[in-house]
Amino acid sequence: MGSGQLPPGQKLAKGWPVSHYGPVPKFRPERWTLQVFGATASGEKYSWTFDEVAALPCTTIVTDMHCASGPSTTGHEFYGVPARAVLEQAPPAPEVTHVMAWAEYGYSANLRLADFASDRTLLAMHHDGEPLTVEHGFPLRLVVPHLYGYKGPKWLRAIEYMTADRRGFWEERGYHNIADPWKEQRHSYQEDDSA
Ligand SMILES: Nc1nc2c(c(=O)[nH]1)N[C@H]1C(S)=C(S)[C@@H](COP(=O)(O)O)O[C@H]1N2
Ligand SMILES: [Mo]
Repeated sequence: MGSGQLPPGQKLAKGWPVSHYGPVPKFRPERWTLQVFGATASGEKYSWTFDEVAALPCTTIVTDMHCASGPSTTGHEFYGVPARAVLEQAPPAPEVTHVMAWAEYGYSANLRLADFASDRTLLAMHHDGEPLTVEHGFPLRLVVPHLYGYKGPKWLRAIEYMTADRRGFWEERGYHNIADPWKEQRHSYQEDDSA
């Protein structure tokens, strides 16, 4: 990052192609909530409207994005709520080690708590000064700059606090559980005891 280098095995894509599995969901603001559930410190489940999410303290990050199938795109400016703010507003129980980020239609990605808590992990609402386009995750998507793209669900709807690891959508389908692009952690068969 900032070095202008891409992780090993990545190729620069033209523009910002859209890449995801399944249909693009329609945003229904009156029904939409972001939930935080699972092992919260209070035992309560949190549920926020989009306006409540947008009212949390926001920040801007600039990051490259790397799809595990090869293409990378660079210089994305995302604006939104730091994952840290979610952890402050809805504190996890001390036993929490992992989170599952849930999107529309059951897409999910598991993260180590430390990856979610990274100071650059963002619940993004805007890209390059405009609201996200629906294809890129409007109204809310997770961006985890230091991991491959599949760790960043578009159309994010919930964060589940977990006291043990559980594999998400692509992680169950042969993708690497950790997904560090600088270590080329693309496939689950590369996992060893460090993962
Ligand atoms: N809900 C959802 N989010 C998703 C995906 C998906 O299939 N469904 N694909 C992921 C993958 S593999 C990548 S590389 C990025 C691509 O994001 P982009 O199309 O905005 O570049 O979205 C991620 N988020
Ligand atoms: Mo991807």
